[in-house]
Amino acid sequence: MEKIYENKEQFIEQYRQHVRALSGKEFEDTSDIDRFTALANMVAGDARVIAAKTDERNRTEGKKRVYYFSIEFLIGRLLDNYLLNLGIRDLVADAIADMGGDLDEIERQEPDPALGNGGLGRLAACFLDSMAHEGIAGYGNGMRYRYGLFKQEIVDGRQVEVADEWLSKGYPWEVKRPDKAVRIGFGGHVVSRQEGDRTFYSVEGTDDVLAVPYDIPIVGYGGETVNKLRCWSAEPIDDHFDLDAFNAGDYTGADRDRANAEAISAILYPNDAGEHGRLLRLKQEYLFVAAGIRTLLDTFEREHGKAWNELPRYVAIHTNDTHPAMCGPELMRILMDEEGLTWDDAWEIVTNTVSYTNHTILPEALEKWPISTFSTLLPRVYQIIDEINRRWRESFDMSKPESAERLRATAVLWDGEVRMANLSVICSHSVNGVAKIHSDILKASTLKDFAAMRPEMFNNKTNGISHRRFFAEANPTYAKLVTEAIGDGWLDDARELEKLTAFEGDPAFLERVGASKLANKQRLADYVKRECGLTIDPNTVFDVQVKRFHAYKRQLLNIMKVMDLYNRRLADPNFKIQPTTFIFSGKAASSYTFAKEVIRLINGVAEVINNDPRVNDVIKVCFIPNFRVSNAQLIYPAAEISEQISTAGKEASGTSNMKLMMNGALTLGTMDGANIEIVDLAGRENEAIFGLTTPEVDALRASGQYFAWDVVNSDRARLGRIIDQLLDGTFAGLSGNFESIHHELMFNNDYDLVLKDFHSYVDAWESLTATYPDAQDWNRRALHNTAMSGWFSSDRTIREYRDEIWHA
Ligand code: B1N
Repeated sequence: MEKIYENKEQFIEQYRQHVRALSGKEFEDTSDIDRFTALANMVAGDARVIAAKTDERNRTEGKKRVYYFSIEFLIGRLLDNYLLNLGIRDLVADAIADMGGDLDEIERQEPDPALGNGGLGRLAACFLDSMAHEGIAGYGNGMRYRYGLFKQEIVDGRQVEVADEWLSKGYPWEVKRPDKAVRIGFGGHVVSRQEGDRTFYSVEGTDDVLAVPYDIPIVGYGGETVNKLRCWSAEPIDDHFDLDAFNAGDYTGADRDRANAEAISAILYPNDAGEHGRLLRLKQEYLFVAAGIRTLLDTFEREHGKAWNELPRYVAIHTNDTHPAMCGPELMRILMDEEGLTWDDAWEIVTNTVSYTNHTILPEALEKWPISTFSTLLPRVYQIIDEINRRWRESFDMSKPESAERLRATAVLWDGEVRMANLSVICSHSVNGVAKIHSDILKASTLKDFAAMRPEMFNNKTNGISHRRFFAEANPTYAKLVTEAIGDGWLDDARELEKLTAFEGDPAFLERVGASKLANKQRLADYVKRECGLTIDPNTVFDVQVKRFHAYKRQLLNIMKVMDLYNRRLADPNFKIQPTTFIFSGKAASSYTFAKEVIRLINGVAEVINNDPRVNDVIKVCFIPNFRVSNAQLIYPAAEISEQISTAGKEASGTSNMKLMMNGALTLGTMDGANIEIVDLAGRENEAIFGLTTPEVDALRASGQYFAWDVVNSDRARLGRIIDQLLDGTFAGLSGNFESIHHELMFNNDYDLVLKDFHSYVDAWESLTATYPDAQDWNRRALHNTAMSGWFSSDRTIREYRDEIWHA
């Protein structure tokens, strides 16, 4: 790796200059926020120098460019990550200590941009890191929301949402590029004009806004490649500021155009795998798609002229879920309306360029828009979709018996709606799921008709995680131990972690693995003390479930287990419980009442148990507010049990399961999503698997023979008691009983099979924790999980995308 700074002294001199230039003060007189801004500015400058070299290299080598379109990029803090990737983290930490500062404190000043909801957005960010590491010319294309995902506060046990003003102190990583702005038209009407035998279409009378890009450098590990993430913001076209209105005292009226335009990029919709349907969301989807497509075509044209048929050779457009589904139609529009290509030529180019990843089979998350809304907002794009749909229908041989059903299942326009998943599939040459079982379910059910017609386009790309961020950076004590044992090649190639298996029989090494875990637990305990005022004991088992709140993820099952342990201990003080701290963290969509009630239940149970001296020496419950990338990096390294307990068949992949495995937690989980691949890699004996499998869930549902009441009645003593406690005031102290949860279980017949899996789950937890006192064997299993987790590096995932989908 080329050194950016010869030595500490050189770094210090330059850093001092940056601090002076930005704050007008000497380093010693500045606050940590000034120090952060100066350091980030300086590193961003270094990154842009490498970015220019990367660009030059890509151009001369004629590299294929990959554009990753995603409506979310949950990038987290960048400073520490970039210091690590540039190979100067230790040098900078040392130098700043010499100057009398503290790098950790400086790093804590960085805003944690919440431009994503959960797994999908974080995956996109891990992919950027890995594309840069693999030397791919890969670009993120997304949205710059003024307000990221809401901040979560807990008041009387309830989630309260507060605006996330992540930009209020400035964001030194981004550079605004007004010269690259793109005009985006909404509404209007389609007009046609004849030229010879060809009809050309355009739209008149549109309401236009300006999409303005902000670029963030993406620094790859090794410092060879710096790519970029381009996020689009909406602004009014010219200054339509109305001076007369202003002078007449109508201040809001004077600025109406600005407010209307800026509304498009004001907020991130807080639904993770949930329903959508708002007009503003559709505007967001078109804005970042249209601006991104225009930009990539301009770049192509600069390098290759108007040789559009070469586009698939030099450009790959990847659509992360259906939110960028308009990539296909928008590219068609430009190639035909502006470049004069025929439908057939344009279609050939589009379908060889675009590819699509599906992230969920939950029916409520499959995006659909009313045709009336769509065609009014985007008349020409809609017209193209209508034609795509017409040609698709025409391709069916209706004399075949299966055709009618296939057409119904695969049509883009149906029942007055635009079905975005079907549009995505039809416009693509590749469709992938995000874990083996998920890809199989797509082929066998969700997209089975497409799979029957075009099996070759379906493939699997099991998700991955940035092992540099979520292991090297998040867990420095363990990472140091690993590097001492096997060298630091694993940073570059995570499969080298497998060399750690050689240490599974080394008691001294295992002891150090345990000591590192204890230090991480202490670090988290300090954070919890600071943030929640709660004391938790690092000598108890840290049992962790951190992810979005959703019924299918079954945080409810977890807290019911805690209620059960509590009840049994009160009934029998000799009932043995391995002392455990149950840690929960995660947000619920603001409109998702049931998920918010589960958060309230967890806090209600915590309030009772944590204050009951009869049990709080063996059980504590801790809800950490405002889960986000930055505190996730404190939580994963402290975990010993990884709760991955979704109803089988529902979690497409999960990625916290991988992060926790890598940090040495044992998985307590169902055979769902990537848990199955974790078990394949690390061995079932090193995890704790319970519950119904996907075929068993399907069979039970199909039988119509599941009755929640019967399950509860067969165990009045334990399950019956828990169900009663939802209503009888036991946990109502903070803010009341839990009628809607009771109703869901008993009167909605427990859709997510919480009651069905309850006993097998609690038994699995008890057996697993019973093995905890044998610290050496526990540490061995933890180390084994880390050793086998390298396959889950997103570097591996990205190489598969590169070789099998993008051919870059
Ligand atoms: O994507 C992750 C997976 O690991 C998770 O299993 C999956 O639940 C998650 C609409 C989504 N699926 N769908 C979404 C997010 C936001 C939105 O507006 C859908 N997120 C997932 C990464 O593959």
